[in-house]
Amino acid sequence: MPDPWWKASVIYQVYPRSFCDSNGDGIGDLPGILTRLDYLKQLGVDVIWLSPVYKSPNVDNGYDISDYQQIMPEFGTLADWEELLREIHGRGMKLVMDLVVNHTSDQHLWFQQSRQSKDNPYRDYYIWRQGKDGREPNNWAAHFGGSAWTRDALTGEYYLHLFTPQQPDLNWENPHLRREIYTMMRWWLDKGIDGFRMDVINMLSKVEGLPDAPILDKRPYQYAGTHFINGPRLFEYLEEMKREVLSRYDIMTVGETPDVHTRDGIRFTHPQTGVMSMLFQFEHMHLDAGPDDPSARRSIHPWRLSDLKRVMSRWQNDLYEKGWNSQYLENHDQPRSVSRFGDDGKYRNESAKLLAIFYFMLQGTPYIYQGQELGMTNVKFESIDEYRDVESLNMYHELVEEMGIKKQEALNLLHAKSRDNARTPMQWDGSPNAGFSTGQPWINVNPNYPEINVEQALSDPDSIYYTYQRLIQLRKEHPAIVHGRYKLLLPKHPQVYAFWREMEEERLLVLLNFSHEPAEFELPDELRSHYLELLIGNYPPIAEIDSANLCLRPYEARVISIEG
Ligand code: TEU
Ligand code: CA
Repeated sequence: MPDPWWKASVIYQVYPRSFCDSNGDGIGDLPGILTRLDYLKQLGVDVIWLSPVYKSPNVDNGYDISDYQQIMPEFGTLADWEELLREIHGRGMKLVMDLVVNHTSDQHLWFQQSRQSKDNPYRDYYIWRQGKDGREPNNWAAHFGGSAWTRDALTGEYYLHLFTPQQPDLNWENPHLRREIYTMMRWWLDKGIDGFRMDVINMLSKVEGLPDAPILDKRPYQYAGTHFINGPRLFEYLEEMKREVLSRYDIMTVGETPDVHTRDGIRFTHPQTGVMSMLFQFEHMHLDAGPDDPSARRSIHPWRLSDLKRVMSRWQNDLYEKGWNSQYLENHDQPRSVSRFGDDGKYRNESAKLLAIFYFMLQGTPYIYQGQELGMTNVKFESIDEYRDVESLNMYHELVEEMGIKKQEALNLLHAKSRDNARTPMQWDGSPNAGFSTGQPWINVNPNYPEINVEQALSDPDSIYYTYQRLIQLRKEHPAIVHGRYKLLLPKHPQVYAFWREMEEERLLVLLNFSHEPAEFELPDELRSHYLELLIGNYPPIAEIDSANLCLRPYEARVISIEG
């Protein structure tokens, strides 16, 4: 069987609201994306993943869909979308759309019908329960604060929403609902899209009876992930989705699957029996968070390189020839990786390149989040009034108003972890609003845009952008990067993350100094007796490797090819 196309692909995530505004209303849109396709083609990406562009009241910026088959008016029209797809395909790239089917918006026709009466034909498209002793049916917390239940006055019953009250969960136990979703999926696939990113796809099945979650602390509502993550009928639903829809098209799917282990990764992505091409696991996104922080955005803990080595090595080794990884460090839900795992000050250039080399050299399909190729950083908004994300606003309110945390302390948490860090406008050039819009952007631009922007990056041969462009080329030139076996070196070294990628006679050695100090280590024997070629690095190359020890400069990265 030939390898599926998506193993060797590089995928670029566009968050439409913040990518490029074509009509000066301060909101990114589809015609704006159209004007930037040549930029993406020049970078060398193969696939564009478009975050939701469907009709939505934007309580959660498009992840609350009120009509799956209409385009959000502020983003443009279906004709604009059709033109975008044509132009993407015309450039030899592919388009993956965001599939958000764990929940809809409360403005969706289905929910507006469902809430009318207990015997409405759409009642069971959602999850309604009687209250208990005048309270919610159970103690589940919602991801963005408060209870996961809201009482609806029309019938006096509660409906489940794992996210905001405006995002009621769909009832996947209902076969009519499932069939409607499959029809909608085929409608988009028949338009020629090349796959789906599947939002919280492992939350579709909730445990029978919806029992209370274990009480972990004194908060009134408890995170109930054990009761809705990888639930009892999940695999049945996904196998049905594969049978009814996915298996009938030459497409890719990537499941967003919080709280999964590698055994789930194998089950979900196995080449024969799997139900998706690949998945987003979250273990590395939790290395800098406390234990009871499901989103990893409510706490700040120093992360350890030993943990990163342990987690990434397990995903590399366990899925080798049994499944397929995605590789990512950022997306619209995560802070900027150079601020989080690198150094967004003195060593921004070197550490952003090190991070790029790190995850591009792992086995798995790499994802670049818009602006990551520039080394865009977190933003330190000075007031909560500049924040836009419902999660940020709810969290700040809960911390300050309900828990009495100091405002600056709550802001510091948002500076480090908020999703707004990823949602400030794409920085195109040094003109007002970074060239994103001629109007007032819906969210302020990061003040460092005069220094960090596409125009500057393209004009600077030493920019982070060209490291990404070169890495994308290397993946096409060296099969060992896509298919080679991973092997960790120096497991105990406190600064250096080193690993092999080997396939037949090609052996690549990746050396990464994840620290702001020089790092010295003893070279593996074979490095002294073979011809070595530096494939890519982030410092001016120095003399041949001749001593027994090698010293890497702060945040220095090297990929060395060992011939023969
Ligand atoms: O993200 C789910 C989400 O909130 C993740 O942060 C995850 O639940 C958490 O990190 C657990 O590790 C998806 C979308 O990407 C996000 O933008 C939406 O807000 C959310 O689902 C609801 O659709
Ligand atoms: Ca616009």
